Amino acid sequence: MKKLLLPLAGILACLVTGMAKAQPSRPNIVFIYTDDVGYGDVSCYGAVKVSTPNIDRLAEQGLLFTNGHASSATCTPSRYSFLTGRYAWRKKGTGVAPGDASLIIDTGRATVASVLKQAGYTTGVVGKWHLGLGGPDGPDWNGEIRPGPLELGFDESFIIPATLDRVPCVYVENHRIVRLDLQDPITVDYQKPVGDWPTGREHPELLRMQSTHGHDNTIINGIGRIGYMTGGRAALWRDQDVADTLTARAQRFIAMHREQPFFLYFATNDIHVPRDPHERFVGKSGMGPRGDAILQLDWCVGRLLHTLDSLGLTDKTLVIFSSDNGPVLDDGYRDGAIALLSGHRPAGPLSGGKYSAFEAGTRVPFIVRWPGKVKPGRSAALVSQVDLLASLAALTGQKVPAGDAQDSEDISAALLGRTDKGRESLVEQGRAMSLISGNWKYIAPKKGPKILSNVHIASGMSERPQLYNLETDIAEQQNVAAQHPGVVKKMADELKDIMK
Ligand code: NG6
Ligand code: CA
Repeated sequence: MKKLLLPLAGILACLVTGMAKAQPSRPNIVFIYTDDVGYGDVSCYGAVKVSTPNIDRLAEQGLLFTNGHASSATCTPSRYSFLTGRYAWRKKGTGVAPGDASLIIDTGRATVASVLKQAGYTTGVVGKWHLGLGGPDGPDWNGEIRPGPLELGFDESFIIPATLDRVPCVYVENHRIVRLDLQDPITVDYQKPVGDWPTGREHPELLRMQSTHGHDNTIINGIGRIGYMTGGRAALWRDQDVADTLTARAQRFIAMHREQPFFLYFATNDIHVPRDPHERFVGKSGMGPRGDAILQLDWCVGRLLHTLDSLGLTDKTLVIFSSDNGPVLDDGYRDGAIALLSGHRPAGPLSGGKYSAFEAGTRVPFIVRWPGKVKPGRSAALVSQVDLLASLAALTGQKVPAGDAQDSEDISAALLGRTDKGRESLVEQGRAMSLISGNWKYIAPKKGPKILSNVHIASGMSERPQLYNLETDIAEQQNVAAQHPGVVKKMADELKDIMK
């Protein structure tokens, strides 16, 4: 009798809690944030010339969003928005950050990490940072580099300070450069040459990868960078090993914290320039370094999924996969990305790309997997990375501190596939500002070139207002502003109102 009663009591208890408000849960959370990966760059989003089985596995076991967005068409503002739940254009100085920028997030501000830490999570960031480091004078490279991730709610950090194409080419772990020999201190300057290391401008014959635009300052590992540096020889990374190093760090973080809920922000270097993947991927895609970098990225994702599987964490872990902005082929290095494209469409059916106001700038792959909790499938809900703060706060039963994360909406129901309804509207930051509302996309008038000539990308800028029906014209080919002056006026007013 007792044996029967016990399960019955359990069932009753479940029913009672089920009737009460949804209980907060505390799955592990892994956010895989890729760099410059386009809407059409992975096979689960329709790529056929390149295959990404591990990312596809996430999509098969999870929910694939067809209308998922980064906040901006470049890295720094997208990352700012994701971490703070606030549109980056609200703050000056949140454009693409130089490698010696000061930390651009105010340390008093709530971040995804601080909110999850408050929920009892161990929080870690591994990978590309690109949000500045240090106080008003910038980072103290040879000393304590703070404030940075640890002052924003992360318990642990292992980062590339800016991007692979910006100096210094070293890792920063917590407050210090990894393997820095103080007998060989680092000097970094973004205005003038420092030391006597060769530059790409003066010594192009030393380059392994020629520059098409920019990237002609200090040469590190045969690649011209943005910015000048000297010193820190023992700390320099080897570009071909960066993905392996970051992945190993991410795996170690997961393994070390497997007993408690953890949040891992894994920001890959792929597929940003310079694309210089490990030798084992070279030539494997048939599309040159850009395609090979996609294969390397997929491998990184596979390693993380394998780690979760082998530690028995898969069902207890919410994995979110996305990209910080849309695709670009020539982003400053001659690496064959255009010549070897072989019909691959990095943006899928969308127009524009990185930097652009057209959809390819900010509409990116966006996948959520949580086995047993999120029903696999596809969702057309409008979702943005800016919403992760409020949504993860809601999921874990946390309040967003008053005054913080003002643009972040709790769309956890959409992210978990319980509804098809996401945001009503969303601001997109490309070369011009846009607003999506339902099926309409409005691009505010902005003077400037139609084509960004260096990168060969349609900017989306026009001196006239633009209105597109995304349901019938996802490629933004027919500007229907003249036929719908009322919609244009309403959306222009709404955009102005949000941006006030
Ligand atoms: C641009 C760089 C580009 C890339 C980008 C930032 C030049 C000519 N171009 O200024 O190569 O680094 O900044 O990319 O220097 S992002 O994904 O980090 O936003
Ligand atoms: Ca990027």
